[in-house]
Amino acid sequence: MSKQASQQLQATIIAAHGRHYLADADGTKLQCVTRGKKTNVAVGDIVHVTLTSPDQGVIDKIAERKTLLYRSDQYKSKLLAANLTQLFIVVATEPGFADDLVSRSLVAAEAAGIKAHLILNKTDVTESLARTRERLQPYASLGYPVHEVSAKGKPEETMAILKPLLAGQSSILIGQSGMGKSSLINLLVPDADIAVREISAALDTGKHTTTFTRLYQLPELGPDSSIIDSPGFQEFGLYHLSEGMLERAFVDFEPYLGKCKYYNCRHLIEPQCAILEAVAEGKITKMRHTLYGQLLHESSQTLY
Ligand SMILES: Nc1nc2c(ncn2[C@@H]2O[C@H](COP(=O)(O)OP(=O)(O)OP(=O)(O)O)[C@@H](O)[C@H]2O)c(=O)[nH]1
Ligand SMILES: [Mg+2]
Ligand SMILES: [Zn+2]
Repeated sequence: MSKQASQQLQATIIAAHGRHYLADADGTKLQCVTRGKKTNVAVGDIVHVTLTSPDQGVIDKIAERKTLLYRSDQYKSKLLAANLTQLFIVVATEPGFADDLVSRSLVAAEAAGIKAHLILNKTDVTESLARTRERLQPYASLGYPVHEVSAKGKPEETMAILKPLLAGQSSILIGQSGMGKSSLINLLVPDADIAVREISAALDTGKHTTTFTRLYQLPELGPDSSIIDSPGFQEFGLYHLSEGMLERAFVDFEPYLGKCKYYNCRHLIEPQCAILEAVAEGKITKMRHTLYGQLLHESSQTLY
């Protein structure tokens, strides 16, 4: 190989912090930046990097993405991860979780074409277990699998449940702060703590908590197995979803789509709307329809 050619590498983005990225090229960690002010790179992206030193480079090209998960507010969107095949929303018995965030995460997953699961962690906290199970029932009824684990109380059982689900998949753990995402990652990736400290040093965040999104390969689960840890969020804006994308992202709407009187029905106040009829009959819950209305409103508010 010529010297020129050896300076071009294909790598996977494994961490992102502002405009600074960490990429993995066959085990070699590269600190990377983008050209100009671009911040359109996501963890999980396959990129072409031009080396500027043995462990530094510039991202020249992002390979075509299979999927892209993102959030957005009125002003801009924020890429969460690329090339995911599935997403796990982590909730816990304690602290309590917000239904709004779970529901929005599910809509984001559907819109991105990513399979969604829920993980109920901290089942060792028995006082709030029954109530939390009850609160998750509506999601299970929609067809989303709910997996009960306890990273602290039953680490072995937790691994036995999660490992088969993760084999051969590109997964991400998302959820509110304190639900136990990093605790679950630490079970699956024994040296995750060390890796986080390395990255904190490399990206200069100076912190040891989850402040950036980080991808870990899971080679023992087979090739193409990886899992992403992400910082807890308190908001999940979906301003980027169009009306058409929204109605299709609600799995419970599916049997009724195309059955409204008006082909351009927005399912809000229109007469002979199949969705509104399903809500009235209790086939679609009010909570879901209310969220749909909110998201529709958000999608009309974007300024970009
Ligand atoms: N009782 C109990 N506590 C747990 C369990 N799993 C995690 N915790 C605790 O919950 C707290 C939060 O865990 P983390 O893994 O840091 O949560 P996280 O979701 O990564 O939080 P962020 O990084 O802030 O988003 C820690 O004090 C953990 O020790 C569990 O199964 N049972
Ligand atoms: Mg964390
Ligand atoms: Zn309708």
